[in-house]
Amino acid sequence: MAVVLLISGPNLNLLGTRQPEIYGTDTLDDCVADARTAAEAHGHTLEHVWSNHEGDLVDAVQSARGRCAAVVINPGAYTHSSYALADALAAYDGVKVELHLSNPAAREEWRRRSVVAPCVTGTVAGFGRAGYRLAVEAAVGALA
Ligand code: CA2
Repeated sequence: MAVVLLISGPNLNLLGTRQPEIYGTDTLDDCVADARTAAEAHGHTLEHVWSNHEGDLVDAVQSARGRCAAVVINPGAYTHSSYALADALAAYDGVKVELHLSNPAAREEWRRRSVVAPCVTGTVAGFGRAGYRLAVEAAVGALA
């Protein structure tokens, strides 16, 4: 049995309250529940960390080292700016899935670049709430 660490970045606690045309009407708790169900269906456990703060997200990635088999991370807007998070992910040896509710590549120019993308195993984007299940299944499938 492995531990999958799901990390949620800034403003994702507001899911379901605004911009439903982009992010849907489901809450972060709904998304986390789907991710947990998917992990448990494969006999694994899921931990979740949410923070608005970049350093907390770096701490969360570091906490996975030697402890979690996979990290699934929606870094929120830090996707586009955080070299600290990119470095933390590069230093983590397990499976890493970058996850987005929307498809940032189809949005504003500044969202089209992910600075963490070169440091992850793969990316799931654009599938809304279903992405949480898909990302966990991708992570579990990639475990050795
Ligand atoms: O599509 C995604 O999952 C994003 O990571 C979401 C981030 C955004 O900055 C990224 O470019 C793409 C934003 C999360 C904030 O979500 C809100 C939801 C409802 C109301 C306000 C913000």
